[in-house]
Amino acid sequence: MVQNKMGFDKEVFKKSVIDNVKMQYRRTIDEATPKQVFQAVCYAVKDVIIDEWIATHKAYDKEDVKKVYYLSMEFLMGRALGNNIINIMAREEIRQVLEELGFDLNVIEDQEPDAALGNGGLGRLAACFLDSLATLGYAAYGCGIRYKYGMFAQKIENGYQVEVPDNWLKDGNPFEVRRNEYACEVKFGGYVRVERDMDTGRDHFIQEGYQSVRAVPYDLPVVGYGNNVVNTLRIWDAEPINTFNLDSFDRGDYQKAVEQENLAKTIVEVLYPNDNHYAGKELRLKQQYFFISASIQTAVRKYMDSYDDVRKLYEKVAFQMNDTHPSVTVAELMRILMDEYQLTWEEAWKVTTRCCAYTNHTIMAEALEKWPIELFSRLLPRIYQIVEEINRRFVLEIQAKYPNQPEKVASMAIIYDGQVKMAHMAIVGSFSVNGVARLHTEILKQQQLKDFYAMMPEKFNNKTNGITQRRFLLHGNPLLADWVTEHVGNEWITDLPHISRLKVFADDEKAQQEFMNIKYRNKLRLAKYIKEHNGVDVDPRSIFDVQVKRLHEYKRQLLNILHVMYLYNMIKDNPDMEFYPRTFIFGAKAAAGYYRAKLTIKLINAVADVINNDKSINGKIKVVFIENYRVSNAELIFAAADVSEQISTASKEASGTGNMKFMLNGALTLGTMDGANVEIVEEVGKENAFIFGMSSDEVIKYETEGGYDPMEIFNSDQEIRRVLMQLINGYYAPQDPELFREIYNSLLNTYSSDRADTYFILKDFNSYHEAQMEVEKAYRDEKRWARSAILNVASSGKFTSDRTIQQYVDEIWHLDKVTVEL
Ligand code: RUG
Repeated sequence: MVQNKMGFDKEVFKKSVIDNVKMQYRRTIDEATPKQVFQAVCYAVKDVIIDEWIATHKAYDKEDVKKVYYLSMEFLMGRALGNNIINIMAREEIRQVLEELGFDLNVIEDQEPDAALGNGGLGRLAACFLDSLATLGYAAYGCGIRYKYGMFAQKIENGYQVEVPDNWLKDGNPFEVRRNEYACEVKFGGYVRVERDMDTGRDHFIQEGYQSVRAVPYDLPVVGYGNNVVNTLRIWDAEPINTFNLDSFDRGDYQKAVEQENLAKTIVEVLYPNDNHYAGKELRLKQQYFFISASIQTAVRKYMDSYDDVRKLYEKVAFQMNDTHPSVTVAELMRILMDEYQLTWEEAWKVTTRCCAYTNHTIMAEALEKWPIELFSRLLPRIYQIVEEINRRFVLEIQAKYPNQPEKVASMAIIYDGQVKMAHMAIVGSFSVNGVARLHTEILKQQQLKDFYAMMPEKFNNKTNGITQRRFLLHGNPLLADWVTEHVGNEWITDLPHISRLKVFADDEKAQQEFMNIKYRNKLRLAKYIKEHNGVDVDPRSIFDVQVKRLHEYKRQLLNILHVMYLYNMIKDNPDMEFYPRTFIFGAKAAAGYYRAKLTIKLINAVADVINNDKSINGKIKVVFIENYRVSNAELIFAAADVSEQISTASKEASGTGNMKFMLNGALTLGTMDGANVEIVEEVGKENAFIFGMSSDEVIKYETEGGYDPMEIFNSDQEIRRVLMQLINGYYAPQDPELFREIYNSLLNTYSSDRADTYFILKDFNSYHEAQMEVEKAYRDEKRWARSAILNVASSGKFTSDRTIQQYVDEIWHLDKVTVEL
């Protein structure tokens, strides 16, 4: 279905694959392993891309366009090959070439490890944004870290998560290009010496006694869809400044040489596997400053290659900070402008606050980054001086605006209580502060950041997240993608709102049957994957009820599994009751140090063990925990889902983006009025989703005023009590009845957490159960279900990241569109 790429020559491509196998592996194509063919195909594709990559950058220079630097600790790219060949519009040709050579393209794509340089939604959002920026033709760089080990691979052993290092670079990365010419130095520690220039009276700040590393960029191509545009994801590696040598030993610098070598080794070693949670580790701050300093230095230098006045940097450059992780940008840019380009404070501040913009992704208190002054100032002495001065001036502003209100200083100062508050620095140093869904932005304005909003309302804006339909429909679900194109044409690939033309088919019985048939075939595909990877047989005719996302208490996988236990009790008590078979599918990684999350994984697997092996229920319920949930298997999972579980405690999920991927693939949302669910329901209509639970206002009211006691529910609801007792009576852990005590306590006992049932699982339980019963009722009516599913696909237009990016461009970055001719 993908259109032909003009000028793509199959024979040239075939020769290139054969030659690459020969050159790389000294083998003929018929001797090559699939892995070797994978590498050879990547090099052949790179050959096609490279001219477009060069042409794109020439066009940017020629047209003198403004660039955005998307600064992010995380880019969860997934696999590149399949995406690249779709975007150069040569998938069908390459499939044929490989077939002629005796290989299956799907098998070849499966050889590629996921580039998992991210934890979850935040990193995947960055990857979707890059896809959209290139497809829309905007000059953009993604800037990040070339972690040696990405997100760990998850193994399930005896029901427990075991983390396995993700050595994704062990066979090399065929698409990357090392750019030695852009290497630069990043300094840590030491002290700052001030030198006064007697002629000008200006102070010079000189960092001495520091350790430093050499930052070396690797560029990855980001291919736009069918438009010859290839942008760059630049990820930084660290190397010792001078390789360890005897010279320094002779000079007595042995210790320092070893330390510098170790610093370089450790700094990019591994991605911190925490999602929505701040770990406070020194190495993490080093990682942040490392990639920010390298990225900002290079961006300013590149600008100065073409222009002579750094005071106008903001006309050509925007820095978007993806959460607070890169927010040291504000101080680093000030440092470069003042210390390297001799701008005054006022001049530098004007430039900085016109270049920097900040996206907030969470209201979770535990995700807020705060660094102890001791650590921050020791590691980044010059940067700390600058932060102190930014803070001093900002506090004066607060006091001028709110005289005699010290509580305003307490709530907004950047340095307070011995800590440097990164979100505050990001807000003060930026011209734009955005949330990621309408509800989230409102909560920021009215609650979390209300003092900032009152003081600088013009900065605040919303940019509801989006996802790329090119990966999550065109690549992930080819059957449905073809069907959509047959019905409404292929404009949706680059203009998703066109998909709304499907609405007229929602009541068409033939279309309904075709749709359900495609869903069935995708369920067969997933069932096969589950059989191969989990050894569990699932019935593709059952309802596929799916919750895949990071494991976090606020996302409430626990509500889902407790409800499965509840249903199982119901079926055991009433073996003849009507019950539509259901397969509950979970996929989730837990941060390595997050005990309760890991115990929840064990609980899901323990419940799965009991239920899946109970012949007496005739397979009415199956529970599957898909090991190692990641971008590549996510594509299969979304395509096969009937029900999309988006059940976070209202107010806690800033947006969610999995919810959008499910919708695009025709799954119906079972969710709370949280994050972007609100906007999804608005688009598709309440009657085509299953909404339950407390509103965010109700949740916030209980949180601030109290008045919720889960024990009342425990005491009054016999069936909920029974489920909770099964956590501590050995029902799911006969060898160790105490195993799930911690989970039980978290729901009922105040002493084990801040407040018992922090995330209102019991409070929302009955409402969730009712919604689940509605799901069953709706599914029994196949026409009704098909209609709703088609309407979900048809209503997903708003949730393309192309729309999100266009709004960032129009309202924040103000970039010009570029066309690239070859
Ligand atoms: O938890 C949020 C998601 O709700 C959101 O969809 C995603 C992208 O905006 O970002 C997630 N997030 C937030 N991940 N980490 C954080 C806080 O650092």
